[in-house]
Amino acid sequence: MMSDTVPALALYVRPSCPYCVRVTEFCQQHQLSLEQRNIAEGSHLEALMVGGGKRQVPCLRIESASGEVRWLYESLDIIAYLKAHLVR
Ligand SMILES: N[C@@H](CCC(=O)N[C@@H](CS)C(=O)NCC(=O)O)C(=O)O
Repeated sequence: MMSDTVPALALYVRPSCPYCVRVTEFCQQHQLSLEQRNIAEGSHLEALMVGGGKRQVPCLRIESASGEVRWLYESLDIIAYLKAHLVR
């Protein structure tokens, strides 16, 4: 059940990146719908560089209900986060 206390998540990706595919396949397997932001489009790359500090994808942007933002790199760390927080 989603609520205001659940962090807002967005996954920064490049569709051709195998590490991004690893995360998106995990989401599909567990019926998680995560907003994806392709860094080849719009200002997503700039947001990633400014916010996260590097251009590497995948990167999960986690915005808490209080507005605090965390940028989580590394596909396996992202999957571990999703497992811990979203997979039931
Ligand atoms: N160990 C990382 C590897 C991620 C990675 O190498 N991503 C590549 C794309 S496939 C990338 O963003 N390279 C550009 C960079 O690191 O600046 C993971 O598992 O997420």
